[in-house]
Amino acid sequence: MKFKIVSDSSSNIFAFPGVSFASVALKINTANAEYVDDENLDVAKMVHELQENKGKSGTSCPNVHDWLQAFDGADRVFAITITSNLSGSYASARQAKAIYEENNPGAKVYVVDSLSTGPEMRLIMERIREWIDEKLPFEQIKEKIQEYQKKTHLLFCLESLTNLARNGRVNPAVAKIAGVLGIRMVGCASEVGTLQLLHKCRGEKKALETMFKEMVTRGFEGGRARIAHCFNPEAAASLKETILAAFPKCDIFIEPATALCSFYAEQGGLLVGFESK
Ligand code: X90
Repeated sequence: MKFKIVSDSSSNIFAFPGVSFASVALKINTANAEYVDDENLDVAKMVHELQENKGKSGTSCPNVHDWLQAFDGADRVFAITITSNLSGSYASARQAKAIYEENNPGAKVYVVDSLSTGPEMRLIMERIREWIDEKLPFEQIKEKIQEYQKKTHLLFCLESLTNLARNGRVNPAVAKIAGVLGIRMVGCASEVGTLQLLHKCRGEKKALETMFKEMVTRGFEGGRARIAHCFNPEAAASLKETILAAFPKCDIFIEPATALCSFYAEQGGLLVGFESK
């Protein structure tokens, strides 16, 4: 059996050693440029150009063909997408599943709606990789994913909600408050995979404390945590330290956000995916 994990690029992952893996790119579009969220893109340059360029910008999800190409060659596929509530990526992947299974008799594709993005997708993918490694059957891994998703969460801290509001992913009135200098918006991926704002915090220090408190409120007891940031390694490191001070054995690491998460989280943005008991 050839197992494969495929994720859309909102997971911030282009290489996933130890298992057959492919990433399908989301895209960022402006009047002058198209940025493909893959390993060849200079994210710093993109973020810089977007800041200079105040014109219209948007994103697009992978199409059915992109997903089909990524499934190629495998007979057991786990495809994981950004929340179906904010993107068409899940719908494309589902269509690709139907076509792939029809064209490849015996092949099976399970499409996971992460109801989230970024580091929470990574947590799920890491577990899938472990279960494949343990040689668990496909159906059992499916069940385990569903159970595991009840115990994973995503919190974020954003300095600006401009791109989210402009593209209809949050209320423009709320985005205005976030635009006030020094204000950080702390929120979470809701149960149904939408953006839920929880706190307006004055200053980054306060925001990071609030994030950690929210982790604990959500049942974090030192399980795995994965942090992604958009050009804010200091805040990521500070959150990591806070977590380790309370839970010294926590399995935690930091990674830079790639294009899609960087576009929406914007300069300074922070995402943390974590497990609860
Ligand atoms: O299909 C597309 O064009 C992609 C649209 C994606 C829209 C939202 C991306 C959010 C990225 C921002 C903070 C985390 C929010 C979590 C919500 C579930 C990151």
